[in-house]
Amino acid sequence: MQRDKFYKEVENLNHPNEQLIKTHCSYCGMQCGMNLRVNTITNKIIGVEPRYDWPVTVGKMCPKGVTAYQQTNHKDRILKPLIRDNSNLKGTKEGFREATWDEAYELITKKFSELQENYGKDSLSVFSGVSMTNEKCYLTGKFARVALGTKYIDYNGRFCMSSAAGGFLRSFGVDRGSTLPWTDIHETDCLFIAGSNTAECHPTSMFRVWSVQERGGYLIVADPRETPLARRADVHLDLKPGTDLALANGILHLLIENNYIDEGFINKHTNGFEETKELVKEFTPAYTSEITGVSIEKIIRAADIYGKAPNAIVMFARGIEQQHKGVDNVSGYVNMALITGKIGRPKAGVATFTGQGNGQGGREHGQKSDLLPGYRKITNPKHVEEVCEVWGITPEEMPGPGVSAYEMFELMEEKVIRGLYLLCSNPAVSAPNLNFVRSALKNLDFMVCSDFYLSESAEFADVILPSVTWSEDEGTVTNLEGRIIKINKAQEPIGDSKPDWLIQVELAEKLGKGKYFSYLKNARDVADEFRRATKGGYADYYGATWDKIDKQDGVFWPCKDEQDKGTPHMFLDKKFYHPDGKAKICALPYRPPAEEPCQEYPLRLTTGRVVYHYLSGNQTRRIPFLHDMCPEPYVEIHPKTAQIYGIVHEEMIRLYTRRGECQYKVKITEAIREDTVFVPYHFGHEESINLLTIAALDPISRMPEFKACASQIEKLEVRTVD
Ligand SMILES: Nc1nc2c(c(=O)[nH]1)N[C@H]1C(S)=C(S)[C@@H](COP(=O)(O)OP(=O)(O)OC[C@H]3O[C@@H](n4cnc5c(=O)[nH]c(N)nc54)[C@H](O)[C@@H]3O)O[C@H]1N2
Ligand SMILES: Nc1nc2c(c(=O)[nH]1)N[C@H]1C(S)=C(S)[C@@H](COP(=O)(O)OP(=O)(O)OC[C@H]3O[C@@H](n4cnc5c(=O)[nH]c(N)nc54)[C@H](O)[C@@H]3O)O[C@H]1N2
Ligand code: SF4
Ligand SMILES: [Mo]
Repeated sequence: MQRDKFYKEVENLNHPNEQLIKTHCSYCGMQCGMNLRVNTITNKIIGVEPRYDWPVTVGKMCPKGVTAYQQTNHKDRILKPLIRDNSNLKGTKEGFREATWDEAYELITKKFSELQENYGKDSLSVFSGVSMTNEKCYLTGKFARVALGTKYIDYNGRFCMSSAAGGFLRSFGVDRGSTLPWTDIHETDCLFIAGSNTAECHPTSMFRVWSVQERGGYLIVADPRETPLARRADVHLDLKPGTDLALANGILHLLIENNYIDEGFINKHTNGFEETKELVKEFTPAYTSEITGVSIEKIIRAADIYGKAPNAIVMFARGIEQQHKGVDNVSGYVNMALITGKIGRPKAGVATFTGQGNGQGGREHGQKSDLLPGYRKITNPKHVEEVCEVWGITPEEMPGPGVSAYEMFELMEEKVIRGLYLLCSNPAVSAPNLNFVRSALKNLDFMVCSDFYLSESAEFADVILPSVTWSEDEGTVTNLEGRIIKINKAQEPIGDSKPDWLIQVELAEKLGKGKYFSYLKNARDVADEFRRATKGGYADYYGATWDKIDKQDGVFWPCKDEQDKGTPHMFLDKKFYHPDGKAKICALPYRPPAEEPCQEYPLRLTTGRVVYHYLSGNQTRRIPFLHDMCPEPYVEIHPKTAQIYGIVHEEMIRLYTRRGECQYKVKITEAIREDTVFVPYHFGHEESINLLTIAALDPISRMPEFKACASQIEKLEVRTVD
């Protein structure tokens, strides 16, 4: 309240023609609180201020956040629908002309209808993303199943959160990315963080991490690279990429051997301990060290610190999840909390660093091939009935489960899928094995892309629909804690751009499905239907009204009704979501990465992020400051490895795998293992590292193994001595 007053006063005193709009960042799952500055004469966004009144990030923002506002009125915005009139130029930025919405809708309706008449309902597909609000993610699932009537819908969370989701579902029976609020983190005694480059990817968490150490607590980090987080760690477990499950099993072995376990908790609230105990017997420190490359001393020290800590939080991110055993890795690390009983109370628990702004909410409400709103299963007849009632269709009309994101590209290549509506994702940069994926996109008979900038994927489209940025619409997002928050509108859409929900409502009308959509006149209408559709599901948002979100600084799901304040801490009653109320301790045999180094490809290639860019880079590469700070990709190589290959800092080299090759500038750094190279993936066309990555999918989550494959490097030319 005081802060609000402060802002009002500042606003009135210093900036008579400015209004501050309370909202959150457009990018990562931290969803830092910010105020967008709007000029009340031009009604345009002109800047940003931090929000000290936001309890999760208290005034903090990273370089992406402070420049995010520059997206809205950027010169590269697509202002009108674009129609391709030269199909020979598919795969390039050229060959488009401006069109009206009516023209674009008519063409889409004609082409989509023709494809479905000739090849059946499922010849169409939807590929979406979770930078959208809950309401848009919800409506996209409904649009695919009701307006298009296709079973083929999936989304970019398959490349992001699906292994965390799979692991949590298996261990706890519920998938909420964090069992506790972020405001607990700095009060714990030990953080065990695996596969997260927190300082670059969730920078505004760092003050809480440091605070643990400043209070005398400990930080343990498992990462093949010495990231800024690892540099400050009490123990840095510098493992070989792809060996996390061995490390987790090795630590479990020691926790059991040294009796750090909580037998009471295990007996009352879990299943599977005995099998797991048996399985991890062989993971002695020596054996674990042999597989992971981490020294025996470090493994012992890490287990001791975690075991002794009164409260501890196990945290992880894509480093462990983007593997073809990502789900096992998640359950493996979750096991640590379960056998020690360090879960289901404040300051102790498990959390994944959810990636995208709405990476949590966007996976719960029906964009995934097998899910319906409220985390309902499309294969469960009761769940289907519940959703049909809200949607006004019969269960017979509900399409069945489709396939995962990468598998949709396989079906495009096979011509099973012939049409695509792509929104809020740029898979021509972000999907693995890009030579194949780009060819699959080219192979489509008809593709629609909705974006606000012309992305590398839009280059393959026949029609591009201009959507709005996050600041030109309103709705809710669920942050990495599981807290539902409100994004507010700061400016009217520029040009002819429209929010995705409106595009879907209008398109549904043209497709003859208006009665299921046309009563949705504004974002709030969509929100009301969305909350009803989640009611009774386990990701129940029904009680999370916009008013309550505003009053309470967000609402943690589940939140069932008006009275319910939401659920910041999960499992306080020690009730897990499996039918018997118990959590599952999983016995997980170690499997190596899908592709192990060999003589021809001796180096491990891993990929990830830098602080200045976001995902495929389609947004951040256009922001001058971010571009200047990191204009191009590079390959990180250890000095000893560079010496063997005769390579020097900043030299251009060839990096290749069984799937492709790229040329990168070398960054020599001791902050990486000698047997590993790292490339950030935020760049397009011939600079995309995903030309090299492997599409080995996790059997449960269908997550590709972005984090480990075998590679080789080569000098471009032999330097001559003059
Ligand atoms: N600056 C920035 N921030 C972002 C994003 C962004 O693009 N840029 N994206 C957001 C999104 S969507 C996501 S998903 C998150 C991702 O957040 P993170 O998962 O933290 O980011 P990554 O860089 O993908 O990988 C994390 C770390 O995993 C390590 N790693 C690689 N292989 C292994 C392995 O086998 N085992 C272990 N233990 N570690 C390994 C890498 O060295 C890296 O330091 O970030 C979010 N925040
Ligand atoms: N090698 C490698 N590959 C990876 C990863 C990795 O670590 N290594 N990480 C993976 C992960 S974790 C992720 S999350 C994916 C993400 O990969 P993508 O899904 O490609 O992510 P973005 O770059 O956010 O793409 C979003 C696109 O939609 C647009 N957009 C943003 N908001 C909206 C909106 O509201 N509506 C519409 N219509 N468009 C919008 C943006 O301009 C952008 O072009 O990449 C994955 N790929
Ligand atoms: S940490 Fe994430 S949410 Fe916060 S400002 Fe940076 S990108 Fe935005
Ligand atoms: Mo992600």
